[in-house]
Amino acid sequence: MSANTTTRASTFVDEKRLAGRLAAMARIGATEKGGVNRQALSKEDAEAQRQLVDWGNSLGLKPSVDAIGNLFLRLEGTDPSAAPVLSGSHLDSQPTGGRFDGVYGVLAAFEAVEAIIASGARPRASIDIVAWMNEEGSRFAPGMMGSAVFAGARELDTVLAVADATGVTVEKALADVRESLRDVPERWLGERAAAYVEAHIEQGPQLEKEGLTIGVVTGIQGKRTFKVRVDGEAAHAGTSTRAERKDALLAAIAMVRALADALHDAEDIVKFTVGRFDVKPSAPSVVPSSVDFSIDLRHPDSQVLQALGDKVRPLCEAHAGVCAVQVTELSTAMSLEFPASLRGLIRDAAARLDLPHRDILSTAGHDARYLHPVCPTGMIFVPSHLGLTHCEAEFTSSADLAAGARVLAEVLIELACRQAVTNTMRSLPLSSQCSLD
Ligand code: HGY
Ligand code: MN
Ligand code: MN
Repeated sequence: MSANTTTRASTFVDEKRLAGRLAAMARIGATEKGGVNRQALSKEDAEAQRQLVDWGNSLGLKPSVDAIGNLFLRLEGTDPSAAPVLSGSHLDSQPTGGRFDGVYGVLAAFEAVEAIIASGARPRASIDIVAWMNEEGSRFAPGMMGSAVFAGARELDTVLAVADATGVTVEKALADVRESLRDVPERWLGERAAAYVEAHIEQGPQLEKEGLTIGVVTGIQGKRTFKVRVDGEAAHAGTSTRAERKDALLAAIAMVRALADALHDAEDIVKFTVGRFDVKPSAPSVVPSSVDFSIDLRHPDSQVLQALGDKVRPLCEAHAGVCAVQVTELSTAMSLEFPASLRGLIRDAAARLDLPHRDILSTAGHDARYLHPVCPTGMIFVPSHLGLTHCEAEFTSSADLAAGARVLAEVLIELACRQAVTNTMRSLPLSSQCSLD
């Protein structure tokens, strides 16, 4: 086939097929209001991984799992010595999550690979579809465990030892999931990657507001997460006097109020969230003996994030009163900017496909954060209806989902056909590197 007859892989992306797979995945862990509850390493997560492997087997993709539970499906390239190009996201969800957060990126990568196969192109480098373990961090905190361990940013053993609220460790839950994937071989942890591209819903209202289809993600805002433990003393609600009490709840509330006041900004850019607030023993006639609460703090300016995050511990300690308080920082991730090379590839692909697009900062976190230091990394956004997400009303049209997969197919085939992928690579003509059947 000569260069000008190269049929672009993106023309083989099938909107109905992608929508069908997303619907099938949405049935796994489906909630009554149309969302999903598919928390990390749950039986629903295992079922979703099984489904992905089965789809991969029917396409001849080679599955593998690494020691932290990241799942890979490989389209072999013609040059086995070349580092693979990775694309994917996560299958796990929030407890009342939406049908698109994460799983769209995994299935868009699957659809893009299926389209690349159908186009007859045979990429030089292998393409690995990946489902990262525990991106959301709702059952096991912090999130992004799989991508962080893959990238060497977190220690495998430390993460394996993390337990959920019932005391089940990642290690134990992972072993149970592995049981349902016994036919899937293990692979090296942190194998090389030539580049990583993640498609994801925007989880904000901007693209829809401006009538755009594609977001060329410029970077990810910084995020610091903490867990706070307040210890008081259980006492009788009727007999203990205020003077005697060590009321963990009142102390925790004072801390949260002080943090909210100190972190308040008139521009509404600071994102301060206490999403988890566990009171014990949580009995109406017992003065609370302890409170565990979470803090999720984000800002696009790393210096501001550093300064604001450094206030957390002193403020909690200053409002502990007669109670004890322990503040633990779980994750510290400064703002990052994706390389111009990947942003250029994504922007050019959207333009080639005549898709209205713009640069956009991600205010949500993604696994791409951990791939960014490892290899040239980029992200493609598609619109979220009204910006709704981390809720069951999350929605993106199948046309927009397919458009994102088309851009992804174009970018993946470009990356997989190059001699080398760098942060500052030049664009090479597609057919100069790819062999076509
Ligand atoms: O929290 C986040 O930003 C991601 O959606 N887990
Ligand atoms: Mn996500
Ligand atoms: Mn999410």
